[in-house]
Amino acid sequence: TTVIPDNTVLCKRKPVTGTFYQEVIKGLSAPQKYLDSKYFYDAEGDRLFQQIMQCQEYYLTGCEMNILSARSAEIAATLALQASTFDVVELGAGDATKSIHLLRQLLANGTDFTYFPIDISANVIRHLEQQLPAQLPDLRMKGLNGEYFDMLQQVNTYSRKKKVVLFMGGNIGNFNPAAAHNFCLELRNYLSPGDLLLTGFDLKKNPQVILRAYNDTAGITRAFNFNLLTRINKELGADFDINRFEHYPTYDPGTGACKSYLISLEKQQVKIGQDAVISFEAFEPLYMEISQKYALEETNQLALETGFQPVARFLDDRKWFMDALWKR
Ligand code: AVI
Repeated sequence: TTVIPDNTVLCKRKPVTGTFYQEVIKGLSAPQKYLDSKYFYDAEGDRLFQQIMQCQEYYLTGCEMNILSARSAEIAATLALQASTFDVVELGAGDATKSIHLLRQLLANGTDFTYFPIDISANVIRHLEQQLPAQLPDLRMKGLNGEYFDMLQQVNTYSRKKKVVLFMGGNIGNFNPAAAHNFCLELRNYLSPGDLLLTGFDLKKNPQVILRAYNDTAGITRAFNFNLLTRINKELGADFDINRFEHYPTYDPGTGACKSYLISLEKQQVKIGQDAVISFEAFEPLYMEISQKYALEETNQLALETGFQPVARFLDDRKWFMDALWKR
């Protein structure tokens, strides 16, 4: 900080660097501008996502809750048939409100297992370690805070048993099909033969229902998208004016790609930190997120081409969402 003669205080901002900065600049400099949706989840993004999950139009959470609350006995029985003993690992455990049904059922069945929730957020793991024992006193658990694959490897230092990996919430949909393929291939490398994966897929359905889920009337999903621009302003010293962009979700019923864009409403320049200036043309799209929807057959194909065997599928009453059980 420098004080100049008229007593104005100038804050010399440290140049912003780091992975977040580099990935933002890379995305905004690409011929088709994009931002990585993994950056949606700062504290405000987490809060907005909680609100999205409560939204009447956002059916995904209710569907998967329906599967877990109504069919945990069936899921637990299927797991027991597939593996005589196992531990449960959850990728992106969040608040475990869905998986708790399965954990409770496994305990009721007398299954001898340890639960390893993995999350990138230290807060989430701390919260789970405080809250879960009160709800499930008999649960043995060990929370792991970090990247999925690093933490999956760490599980091996605690457990020699087969793994049942939970990857719920339709998170696989936030990869485009090629990236989902690569994710499954890489995940397979961290698993051993006989390990199981229970993963959520949002299924193709009436396109209007899908589009409404990403364009709720209360504008929460809109705010969720804009929050990433606000985050870039705060953390990287940028000057995005969100009033000069419009939220534009799309759904292609042929490919199942539900994509969200922010459209620049005018020709404009945005400064990122001290050194970067990004030019937008009028109506130029900024691609924010994909939420890929699948046909049942496409999920089987994904399993088979990445070295998994589809073993069972659990759908909600409306058949809008599926938790698929695959075996490595
Ligand atoms: C986290 N993920 C599964 C959500 C989805 O449906 O793609 C994220 C989300 N984006 C907008 N609404 C919800």
